[in-house]
Amino acid sequence: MSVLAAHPSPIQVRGACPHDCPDTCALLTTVENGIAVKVQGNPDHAHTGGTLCTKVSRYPERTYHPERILQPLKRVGAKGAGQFEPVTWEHALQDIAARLSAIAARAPQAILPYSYAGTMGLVQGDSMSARFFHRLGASLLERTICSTAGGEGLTHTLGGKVGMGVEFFAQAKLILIWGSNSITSNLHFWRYAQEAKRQGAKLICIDPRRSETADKCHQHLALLPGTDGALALGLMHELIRNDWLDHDYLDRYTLGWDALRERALQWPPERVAEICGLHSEQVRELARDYGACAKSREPAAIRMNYGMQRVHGGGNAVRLVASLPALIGAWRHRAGGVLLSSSGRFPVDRAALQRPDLLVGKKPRTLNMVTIGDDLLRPASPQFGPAIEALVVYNSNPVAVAPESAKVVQGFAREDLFTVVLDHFQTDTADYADYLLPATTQLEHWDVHLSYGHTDVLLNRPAIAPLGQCKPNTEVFRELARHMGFADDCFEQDDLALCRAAYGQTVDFEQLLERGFATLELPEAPFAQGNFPTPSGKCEFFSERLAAAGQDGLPNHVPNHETLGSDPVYPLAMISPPARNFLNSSFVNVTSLRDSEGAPLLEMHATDAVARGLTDGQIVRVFNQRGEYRCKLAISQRARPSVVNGLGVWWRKFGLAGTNVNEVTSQNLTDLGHGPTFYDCLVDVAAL
Ligand SMILES: Nc1nc2c(c(=O)[nH]1)N[C@H]1C(S)=C(S)[C@@H](COP(=O)(O)OP(=O)(O)OC[C@H]3O[C@@H](n4cnc5c(=O)[nH]c(N)nc54)[C@H](O)[C@@H]3O)O[C@H]1N2
Ligand SMILES: Nc1nc2c(c(=O)[nH]1)N[C@H]1C(S)=C(S)[C@@H](COP(=O)(O)OP(=O)(O)OC[C@H]3O[C@@H](n4cnc5c(=O)[nH]c(N)nc54)[C@H](O)[C@@H]3O)O[C@H]1N2
Ligand SMILES: [Mo]
Repeated sequence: MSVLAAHPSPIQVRGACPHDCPDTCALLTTVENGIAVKVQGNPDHAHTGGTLCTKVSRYPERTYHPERILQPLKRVGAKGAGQFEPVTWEHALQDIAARLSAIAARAPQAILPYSYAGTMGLVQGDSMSARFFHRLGASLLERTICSTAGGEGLTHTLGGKVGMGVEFFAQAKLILIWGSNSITSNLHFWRYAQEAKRQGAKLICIDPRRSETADKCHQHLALLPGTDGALALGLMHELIRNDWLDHDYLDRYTLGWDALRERALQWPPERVAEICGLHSEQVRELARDYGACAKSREPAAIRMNYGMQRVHGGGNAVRLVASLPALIGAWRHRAGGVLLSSSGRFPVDRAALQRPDLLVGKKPRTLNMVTIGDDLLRPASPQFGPAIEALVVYNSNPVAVAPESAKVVQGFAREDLFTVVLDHFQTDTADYADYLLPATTQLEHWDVHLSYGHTDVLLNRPAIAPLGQCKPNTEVFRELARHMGFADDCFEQDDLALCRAAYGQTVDFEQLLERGFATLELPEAPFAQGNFPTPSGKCEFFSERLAAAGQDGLPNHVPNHETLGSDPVYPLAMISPPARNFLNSSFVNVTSLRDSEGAPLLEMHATDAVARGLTDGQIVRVFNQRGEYRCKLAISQRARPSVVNGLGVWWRKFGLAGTNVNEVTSQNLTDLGHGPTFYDCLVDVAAL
């Protein structure tokens, strides 16, 4: 690996941004004397277009941060106090292996790996780690914290996480940006939307919050959180009443139209407006715009994002919105249709990476990462199985990001819980570790990537040598396997071999090594003639699979668990979308970015503030039956009446009074996919 040698003159190394974001940018890292001095977007990669977001252009600041964990640490203070002493890798690995072996001898399922998308890399994400936990017979983790409601919704409608090619949004005549703050969380899509706008397209944003993106669209529909399903049904109602439909497309390429038609006819704009907190004329106007594309055969495109599915009915809402293009035949055009995620297009060989065959003969339970708070507090029982005795956390910061923090914290604070955390920093979760192990960043390891916002495979080469004693996640699990006496060959495979295995023969790896990215060959208008990857090959308004599972086969509006107006004690609906300069809880500790955000903010409409005697800039408490957190009030047009926006996700220790927004969110799950309902949450707000 000659790139790692200290070159006297600057070199540029091709890589990929590892963060959980639809854009998956191609990076160019400038290295001088073995130091990464600059990270920029690779201009050769069309979707990146040479530009990065503010956060990732600060990647060197994050990598060389004075608080990077550079050696293994062992707890010395009380649980959660965050006091550690340095130990050698050998000491840490031996002790961890001994502790895990002792538990595994009695009850392997008492061990739980907990990980998410701190890195989206297929290798450092979950390859060696999955092999390790499969071999051990540990509990399986249902990775639900973000997108499973929408993912299931797409799967039961379009057949998978598939949709329009993102580049074709530039040619659309109408773009609905639905539950997405693209400027914040999908910047490179926004470039295509801007191009369309310059060519005369109309942009409409559907979001309870007047986001930065809503500011730049022609129209903004500030519906109440969790009412998107009703809005989609109202839109269908108007398309049907006015016959703005593509009957030929409906006849040939859809399943269940008669039943959906009948259901949609029960949703006149007045009923919809009442539920959504909109005017009926707004519903009609949206339908006129969408219907106009049916008549003129001009392309109408929808960019959904996961913001709209973090509510009880998120899965059904995604099913309804994903159904819309088929009504008007939008799929006939490459610039028409819908995109929520493109990740289903990638032919990843997960079995080769994760080796589920190592599970043969074992039947471990599956625990949902959303309910980690409750699960850590559950005693052994016949239904639950053994209590959780050990947690191994990597690529995630659950103490900050999981809902109902009071319970999560109480669980992590258990004296009898053995916790290992692999991370770059001493996060809120790391504070509770018995061992904190130093992980490499994307500049220091190999990886290979898919994307959920475009369809290019990316490769990441290490640009610099690991800092201090940091190790890639893969290497930690390789060495743990060795210390546990796991003799299987699969624990010997190195990272470059894992990168090769991820796509097998489906991607030309030599070309990937050379160029850094490779574009999948896909049809430009994938569903122009049906060909949906569903069981019927059609767009499934009606899903046999859901019906067989005892669910409504047809999508419907499913109200929130915590519907506005249902509880006089908590009269405000709270959503907690991302703050622009953070990525979930990553980057909160990068000083320049935290300074840009200032303090944890709660945006509130003036009428709600006046009613409570609150003033702009004052510190408030946001509370409900689950807990309370502190933040700074911003009286703002970004909030609609009755809905407050608590921007996330701060590290608790950088927040006010050691709290963050997840003190008040619930562990309730979505209708499909067992996902979280972060944006389905009633609260009230008061002065301190
Ligand atoms: N800068 C930045 N970029 C990010 C992230 C980040 O934290 N920061 N997060 C990354 C991650 S993990 C993901 S999953 C992706 C997508 O990230 P998401 O978290 O889905 O973020 P957005 O696409 O911004 O969508 C959130 C938008 O949905 C709106 N919203 C909330 N509730 C509703 C609702 O009920 N209906 C509708 N229509 N809208 C609603 C919010 O007000 C917000 O503007 O982005 C990634 N990119
Ligand atoms: N209230 C509220 N809560 C939310 C959300 C919200 O909108 N509102 N968003 C939710 C969503 S969409 C998501 S996806 C989750 C995200 O939750 P997480 O997946 O936990 O994401 P992060 O908070 O970014 O934490 C990722 C951690 O992984 C570490 N990491 C990065 N790369 C590596 C590596 O190579 N090795 C190791 N060992 N560690 C690494 C980072 O340093 C960081 O501490 O949060 C959810 N929580
Ligand atoms: Mo996410």
